[in-house]
Amino acid sequence: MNCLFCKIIKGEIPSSKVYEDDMIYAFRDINPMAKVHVLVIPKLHIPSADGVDEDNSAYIAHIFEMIPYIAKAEGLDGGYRVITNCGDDACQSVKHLHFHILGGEQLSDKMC
Ligand code: DGP
Repeated sequence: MNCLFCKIIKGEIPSSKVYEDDMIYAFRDINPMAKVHVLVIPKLHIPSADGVDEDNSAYIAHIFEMIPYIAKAEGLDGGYRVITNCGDDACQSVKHLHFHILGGEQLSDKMC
């Protein structure tokens, strides 16, 4: 499978790692949209939020268990935004489920 984020997980493409364990990987977005912009991905290839099911949802639960830990480590004491783009209408550009963590400054009150 020719998946950019699977290659990042395997270390075939370099990335700036923020956190890693046996289920998930977190790294800095190459094109940051805020002072802090981290991507959190499951090590299992799930194409998007639309591919979450009872067989793989433990990965998503674990991502959300670790997001507060990552946010604290990044100093996001004032809050942060968690976003996932799902499918073409949402402009999902990498077809491996990922959650954006954005913060480190006052974010726009517009969701889109
Ligand atoms: P989305 O548009 O929601 O599919 O977000 C994909 C994000 O992935 C986008 O913000 C840029 C980021 N990205 C794309 N290629 C790379 C890469 O090679 N390295 C890193 N660190 N981020 C990437």
